[in-house]
Amino acid sequence: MKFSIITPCKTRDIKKLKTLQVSIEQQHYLDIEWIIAYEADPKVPFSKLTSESIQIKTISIPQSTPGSALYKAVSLSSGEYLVFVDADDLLFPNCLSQLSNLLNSNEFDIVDLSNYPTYEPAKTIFGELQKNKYYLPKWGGEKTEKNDLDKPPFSTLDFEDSKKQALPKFSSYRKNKRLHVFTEQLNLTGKVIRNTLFPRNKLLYGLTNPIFYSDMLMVTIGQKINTYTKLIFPSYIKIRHNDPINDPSLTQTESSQMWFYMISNWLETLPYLSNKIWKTKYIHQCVDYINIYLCSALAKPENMGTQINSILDLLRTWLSITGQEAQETAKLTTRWLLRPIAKKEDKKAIHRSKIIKFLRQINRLRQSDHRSLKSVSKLCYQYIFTKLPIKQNVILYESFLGRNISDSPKYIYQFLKENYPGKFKHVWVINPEFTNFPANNSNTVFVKRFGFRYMYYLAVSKYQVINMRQPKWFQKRENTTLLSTWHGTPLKHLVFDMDNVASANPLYKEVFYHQSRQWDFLISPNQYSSNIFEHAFMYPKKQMLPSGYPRNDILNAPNKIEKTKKIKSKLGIPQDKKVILYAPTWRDDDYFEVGKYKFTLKLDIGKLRNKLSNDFVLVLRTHYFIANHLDTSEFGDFIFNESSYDDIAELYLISDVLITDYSSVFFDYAILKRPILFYVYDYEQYADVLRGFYLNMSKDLPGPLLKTSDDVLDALEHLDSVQNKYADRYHLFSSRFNAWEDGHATERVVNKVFRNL
Ligand code: C2G
Repeated sequence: MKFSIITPCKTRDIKKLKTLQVSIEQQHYLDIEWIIAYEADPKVPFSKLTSESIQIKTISIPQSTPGSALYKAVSLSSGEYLVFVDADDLLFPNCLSQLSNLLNSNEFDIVDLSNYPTYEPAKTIFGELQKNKYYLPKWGGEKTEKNDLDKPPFSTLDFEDSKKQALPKFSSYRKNKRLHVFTEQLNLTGKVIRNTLFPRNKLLYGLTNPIFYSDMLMVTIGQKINTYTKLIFPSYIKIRHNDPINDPSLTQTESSQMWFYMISNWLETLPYLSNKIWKTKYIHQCVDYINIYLCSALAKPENMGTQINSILDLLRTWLSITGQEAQETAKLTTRWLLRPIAKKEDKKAIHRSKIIKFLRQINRLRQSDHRSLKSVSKLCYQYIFTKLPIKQNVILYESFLGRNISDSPKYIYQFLKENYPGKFKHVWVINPEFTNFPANNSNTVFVKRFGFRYMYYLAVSKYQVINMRQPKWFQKRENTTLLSTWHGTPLKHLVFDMDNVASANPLYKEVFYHQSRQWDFLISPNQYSSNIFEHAFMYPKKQMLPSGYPRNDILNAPNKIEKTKKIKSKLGIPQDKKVILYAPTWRDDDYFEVGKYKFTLKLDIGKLRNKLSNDFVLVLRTHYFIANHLDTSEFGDFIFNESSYDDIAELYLISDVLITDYSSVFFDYAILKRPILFYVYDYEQYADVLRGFYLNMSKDLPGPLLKTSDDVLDALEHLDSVQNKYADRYHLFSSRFNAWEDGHATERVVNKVFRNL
């Protein structure tokens, strides 16, 4: 037997084994056994996996550590090579056949499978692999390693051809060169190791560290091997966890103790390093890690949990053993910091680590160009402004990250100004490009986002009213009130209900969790949203305001007709023309770089113009995430591109029909009871692959789902019959989603949040 696949598995990962099993069975090379070292929780029964094509062994060791379970699995293996695959990862279908080809003609002791790191859920990736054989779509993976991912291993080639192309591209390292890639080599995951090299050592068998670090095994093996190679093409799919709150990886779980175990692991590993070069390199690397850790953690001792003393004790032992060598190899700053620790001068150590942190910030500042102002103002925020007293009458507002004065914050602002004149100082956060200042802006200050005045008011304002999220580094101060208005009834899955997040920051879920803990209140537009916010944001219902959206009060205002006329003339739209509003949302998988999304107009505007321009104009409104500006000049006066118009609610008011897709705009628009068409040309892709929906689009929506421009045109030409057909559904929809929208949401919110007025 050529390969023994070894998989360590925790109770919570059992479900993931099924997907891995299919991935293993799908290999083109099947002379294998699969050994699962199950670190058993006696309370959870483990039903053994069976397979017709491969041999599966499961070892279940109650109360074991991951290390000893894994070691036991190795001792039972009979393959010539051991392939280490984690329970939540996958292999490319051709991985083992490639390996076999390689090892038949070359003498390698270790082969490192190249990682394809991704935040996509295993299931999605696996589905794609089955569909496309060897090709993974570009959106998978980590965007920083985009270049590698742009080269799928064998996109269009058939297997025989690809084999010829791939094999010469293996790179191999001999002993010395191998040390350059040392850290990577200490990890066991994704390694293929000659079985005879694996230590059969009783001491190792008892590996006690509850978080498994493979350093000890790998240095033992590493010193014995002659040839090491790393595959150039990705063949191991590493599924990353981006939800440490609900589905943490091993290292994420034990975060407060992680450093304790890490340092003790390094300590235990030292006796196994007989080779001098390896030892020096290893110590150097560990000291570097300790330096990074101490600089960030000691400056905030609370982050180290209750472990601080035991970590420091352990560190002292560690230093007393490695001291001399560590001092020789470590960098200047490291020594400066480690010395007081070794001498038990904790206060001095904390003080020094703060200085290092500060110097690092200054250094970052020196290196950054275009953001330097932000860095300086942020330092002022952290070290000066947050130390000033809170100003009781200051309210800071931000809508769509400063893009405009709009959404619920705008209506809360207007209400407070009208009803409590002179009582507050209102501070609006705006982007540098913003020019559209409201006419009546007494008692109002406009501050540029990330500028000095912004930082000042962010720190001293008693109230903050924000419709997206506050900055990550925002420090909520005692006795201040943060009101999150959010910005839409959810249709697409949000945060913790999303399987994974491909295009956003991988720390999205964790960061979101911590940010939303700072919200004192969250506005909810309807009962349906309250239920969703509870699980999607993990936000407590008792802190939600069941008020409806302040931004929608305007849609029930008594002077709607007058307002409509005014807005139309402001935009230059003829009063006698009816208005079609086209307001699509953004797509997670279509972007230039992280955070900058593209949009391509799929609606055939020319066709619409030819048929409808006598009676209608079209107002185009792209989502605020869209970074490209569409050129619509060819459609003349039929189209009004109002993508940067401040307030979409005013566009709702002037329009006679809405075309949208998966945007939450239709929930609000339905308050007007006017027809809504859903132009969903990419429905299958959007629903399956991307995020998933909370509603059943084909049953719950108050209008037709249309896939082509012709369908849209047809519906626009027969709006009356569309409305008749969807009347019942529309009625149900309104009572489900707009029951709280009576034109008085703002008042309810203000009375609750600013109750001391
Ligand atoms: N919006 C807009 N113009 C568009 C689309 C949206 O002005 N073409 C505004 C609307 O106020 C809308 C809000 O942005 O309600 C949110 O937009 P969505 O398209 O729903 O998408 P997203 O920003 O992902 O928010 O719970 C709601 C979700 O968070 C969705």
